[in-house]
Amino acid sequence: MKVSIIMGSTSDLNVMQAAMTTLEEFGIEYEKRVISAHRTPQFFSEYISKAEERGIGVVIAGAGGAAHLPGMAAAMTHLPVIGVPIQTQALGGMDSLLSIVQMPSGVPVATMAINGAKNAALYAVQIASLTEADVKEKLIEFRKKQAEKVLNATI
Ligand code: RP5
Repeated sequence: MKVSIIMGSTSDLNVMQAAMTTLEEFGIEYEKRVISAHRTPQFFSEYISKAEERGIGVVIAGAGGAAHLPGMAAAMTHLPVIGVPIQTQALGGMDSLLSIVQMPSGVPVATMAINGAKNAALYAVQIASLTEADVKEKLIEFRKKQAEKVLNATI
């Protein structure tokens, strides 16, 4: 399964990089693009409506402020969309969070925490693990190591 990582601006890249790094750790193929529901609406519409044809299984969409990118993506594809609210200077990311999480009934976006790009990738990994045995193995190993780290922590 291939993942599409989209973000509203190059200014989102610092946060969204964590999604890319995490997918790479799990050996999951992805494509990435800056694409804006507001600034490039026509291109956005073409890109998202053809995502499934390109072999995309999950869309991870990061956006800040009037963060319509994940919601509009969910409206235009049947693929699962994971939204990452980007922290903003003016309102700390509460604007992004509320914009992404408050989808109308019938068009869900799996909304992560503010700047939760790593978890977005892990959620995509979990979706991939339903059908890909090698990804499932890596996920089990990841969780095991994560638990060991906590159990071995000395304070
Ligand atoms: C949103 O507006 C982007 O996702 C970004 O988080 C925010 C600010 O964009 P820039 O003005 O930095 O390009 O569309």
